[in-house]
Amino acid sequence: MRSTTCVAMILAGGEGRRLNPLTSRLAKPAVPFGGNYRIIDFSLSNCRNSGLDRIGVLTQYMADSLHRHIGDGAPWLKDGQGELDLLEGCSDAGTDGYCGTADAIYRNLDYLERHNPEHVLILSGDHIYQMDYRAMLDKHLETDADVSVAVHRVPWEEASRFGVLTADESMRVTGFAEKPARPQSNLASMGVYVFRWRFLREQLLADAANTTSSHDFGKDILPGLIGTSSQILAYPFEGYWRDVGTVDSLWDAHMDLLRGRLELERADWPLYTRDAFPAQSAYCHPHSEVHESLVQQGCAIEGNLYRSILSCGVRVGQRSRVEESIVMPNVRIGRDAVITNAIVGEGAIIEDGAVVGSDIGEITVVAPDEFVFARGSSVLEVPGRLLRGMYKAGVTTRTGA
Ligand code: ADQ
Ligand code: ADP
Repeated sequence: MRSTTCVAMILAGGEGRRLNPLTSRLAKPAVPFGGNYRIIDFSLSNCRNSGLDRIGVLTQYMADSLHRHIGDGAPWLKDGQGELDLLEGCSDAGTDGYCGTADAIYRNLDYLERHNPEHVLILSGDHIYQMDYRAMLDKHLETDADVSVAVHRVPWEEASRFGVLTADESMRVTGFAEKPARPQSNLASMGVYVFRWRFLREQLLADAANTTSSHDFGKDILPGLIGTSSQILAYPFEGYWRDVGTVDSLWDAHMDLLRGRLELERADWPLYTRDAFPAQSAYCHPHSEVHESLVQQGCAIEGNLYRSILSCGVRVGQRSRVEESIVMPNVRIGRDAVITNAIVGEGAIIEDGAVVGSDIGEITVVAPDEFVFARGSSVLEVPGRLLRGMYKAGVTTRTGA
């Protein structure tokens, strides 16, 4: 990497409504991933592995869950050198809280002023990818861009979930539409931007004074730069990348892990996390069957697993069957239960004989700390999402009391 100074700002305060109920008590970036990790570990580890050691994490929604995980930031600072700061906005967006991603950065202009870097790298805390930001910074410097936007080709049918770009042969961005109903391209913005700091500052000050703006990079800042004299470059990223903002994409990314499309324990690109669990072995009973599954430490398995990921401290009772499912930390599954195509939230309890999910239709989500009974059958409705194929008569949530 050429010599420059760069501060990374990780946007980690979005509500993650589409991941409900997994985000009922957790910020989306704090949602467990891959058994041992949390989603934000990817962006933080990318920073560390890219040699970035000035990092601000912008939190807002359910900030405590992230603050607990990140703490003093030690796992993501090489040899304890550098600075990882938690920059908390107010929780009630719309009043004093951050209202859009550009507003969130705008409110931390002082922080950036203090560091006075040449460039600012803006990231999301909810993406699964392993990216060397140095290569992007190099390209940004080489092309003398005002802003570089990392882009990734996505399946056409998914393009309307993203900011979609068009670019000419030299990768100059010629169009930008945020979540268009009819996308003109399948080149998606990854929500990873490198800005020349002085340029970013100008844009944010102008945007803050604009009363019609929603103060968002994707909705306002980037579309507003199209057709101006600013140099906006697209930086294609070819590696694995997924925005795990929906239940389906979170489930898909875990299945990618099992299929070997995504590797977490890479010697050349370690994934750092905070060890929340004391090191313990996993126990598999001689009669249990474990196929194409990942079982983390502290699990005790007496039942059968097929293409599933079990996080730390999960128990699966005799004759239970867990298939194509993701089970988050400290879940207790009794005997003779059947769990198919599901994501089971942290700390949930699945009673003996309960049936969760089915092999047809959508991914079923069990909320964190939810208690799933065995009796009867019903359909559970959670905000914005009808969970079909969830057979249970009663759902109670264990509260702290
Ligand atoms: P979305 O992911 O839909 O699209 P958004 O919900 O604004 O964008 O969230 C971006 C990131 O910022 C998330 O990590 C979120 O947690 C965080 N965030 C949101 N509001 C915040 C706030 N007020 N304070 C702190 N953090 C906040 C964006 C781009 C698209 C692009 C996709 C790629 O707008 O153009 O294609 O990311 O996933
Ligand atoms: P699926 O059938 O599981 O949905 P797709 O191949 O359609 O998988 O890809 C879905 C998303 O996952 C795309 O955005 C794609 O970029 C990403 N993806 C899948 N596999 C890979 C891979 N091996 N490398 C990089 N990205 C991948």
